[in-house]
Amino acid sequence: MKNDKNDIMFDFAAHLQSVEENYKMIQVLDETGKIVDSNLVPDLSDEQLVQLFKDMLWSRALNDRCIILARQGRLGFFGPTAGQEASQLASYLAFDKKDFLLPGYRDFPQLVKHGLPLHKAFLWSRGHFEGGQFPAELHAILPQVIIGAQITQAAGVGLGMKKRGIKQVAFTYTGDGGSSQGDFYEGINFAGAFKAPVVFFIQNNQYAISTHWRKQTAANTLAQKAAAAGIPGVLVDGMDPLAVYAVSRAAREWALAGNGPVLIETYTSRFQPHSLSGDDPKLYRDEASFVEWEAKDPFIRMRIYLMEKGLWHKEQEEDLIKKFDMDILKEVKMADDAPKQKISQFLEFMYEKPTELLKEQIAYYKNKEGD
Ligand SMILES: Cc1ncc(C[n+]2csc(CCOP(=O)(O)OP(=O)(O)O)c2C)c(N)n1
Repeated sequence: MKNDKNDIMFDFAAHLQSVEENYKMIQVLDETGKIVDSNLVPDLSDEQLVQLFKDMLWSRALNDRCIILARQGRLGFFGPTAGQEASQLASYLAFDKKDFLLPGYRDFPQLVKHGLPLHKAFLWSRGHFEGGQFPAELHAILPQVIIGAQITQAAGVGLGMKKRGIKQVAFTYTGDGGSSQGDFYEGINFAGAFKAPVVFFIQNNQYAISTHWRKQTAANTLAQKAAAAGIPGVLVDGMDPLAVYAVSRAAREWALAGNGPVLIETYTSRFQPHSLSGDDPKLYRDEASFVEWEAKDPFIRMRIYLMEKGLWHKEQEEDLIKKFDMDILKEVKMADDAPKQKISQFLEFMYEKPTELLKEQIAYYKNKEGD
């Protein structure tokens, strides 16, 4: 394009292309279980690799059980996680129990790994007030349902840790849709400006309910949104557990060393509906896209990788999944056994110190409920 004033040529197309070259997708383990970048193979012990695979299997078992429970009307909200196991659990593995997790509504696998008793996750889903009461030692907040709100909160938590000299990081997850929200840009900008130790994840499962991510942005990657905040942005194959872990670990170290935040886009796929509240992905995704993405399932490549190392036998899986399911059902029973909630209890847990008006309301409901 020509600038009439001083006749300088500027090649906008080349500029855009040069931006995109900085955000090439990182992959370590390809779809066939072959290492494609030996420089990036993470330093995980055999034990850790097997544990990661087991955690992913547990997460798939939990997903499958939750779908049944939701269809039976025994859960409230449930956001399926099948397809996102590497994105969720290989990233989680890079963090420490004392790091602070700010999850979205689809991030229960990480939250339970971080220390939330599973029955509390079920109670949260059912809207039971006990599901909103997290153990004091759990370094996490409730999952955000307001899209993108956890991004600004993570910036604040990270800055708070930095100001108090706490040598930990905050880490948070949003979706591709979340990265279109104002909160997202405000949060990464603030964290960048104050060099807050935060790792921001965008799990790009390609759809915000029915809207494809390419309809939401002209950017060729979501990772490149980091550039405007002056922070590193990395695009990683979200179906590749080794790549997700390697990048997440490096990001945590970067943040912990005082360099500020990192934005990681894990490019992944949700194999099932957005939620169990009526979404039908067949209305906006063609059959070929399911076939294409199911072939990239993180289990396939990880299983081959472990089997070739002599660390795994396919026969182990069935029994393990059965055991996971039995454990999950015990937690369902604990949620079923929770006392029926009362309105007065909701009010009591609203604020740490109730206002005068709230005290009156609590007394009114306690009287009505016969306490
Ligand atoms: C501020 C706000 N706007 C709209 C909604 C309704 N809503 C719920 S889920 C969703 C899509 C989110 O998609 P994405 O961020 O890609 O996450 P995913 O569900 O795919 O994990 C929307 C728009 C909401 N919860 N919050």
